[in-house]
Amino acid sequence: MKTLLITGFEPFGGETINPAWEAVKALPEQIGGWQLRKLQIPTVFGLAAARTLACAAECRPDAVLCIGQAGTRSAVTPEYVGINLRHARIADNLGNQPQDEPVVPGGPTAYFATVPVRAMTAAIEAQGIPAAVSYTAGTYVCNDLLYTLLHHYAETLVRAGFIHVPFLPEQAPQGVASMPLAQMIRALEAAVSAL
Ligand code: PCA
Repeated sequence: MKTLLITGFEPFGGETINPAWEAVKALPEQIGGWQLRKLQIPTVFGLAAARTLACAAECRPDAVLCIGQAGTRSAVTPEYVGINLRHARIADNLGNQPQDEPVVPGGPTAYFATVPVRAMTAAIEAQGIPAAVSYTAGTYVCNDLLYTLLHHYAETLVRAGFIHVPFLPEQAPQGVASMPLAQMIRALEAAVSAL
């Protein structure tokens, strides 16, 4: 059995739930050849990655897959790239609002995710669930986490990736896309199976 560390964020931006954690929490303990280690992490620059890496130091995962909410999207979107930029439109859960700062001073401009992004996307679509490869994880805490993990695990065999999920129906304002929780859970199961 291989170990997958899978994270979901705490609610942020005035929301009371985060679909990412709701979906991660509901996943089975095992998917295919993967044993899951689930972790809820704070929506805070730096701290999200620190908590994830502290957990990884203890559970020694073969892969780390992080899940976050992207409220404006209508599909499940595996992220292709993390960039070395922090720029926040809203404060994080500790009041940090960095403007045009690097994630890692002096670090490379970007890293590509080391999970099979296209295969994961295809596996989700094969379930009849809307999915698309995303080429930007934004410049907020999700990108901060993805970049930090890819930087940390560069030159190692540990794979790291990120998937953004839409709002849940109960969160979405009128006219904004959403996805039922059951569908998100099936999407994540398909993505993990494709790892
Ligand atoms: N989504 C945010 C941070 C936490 C989350 O779930 C983002 O896309 O950066």
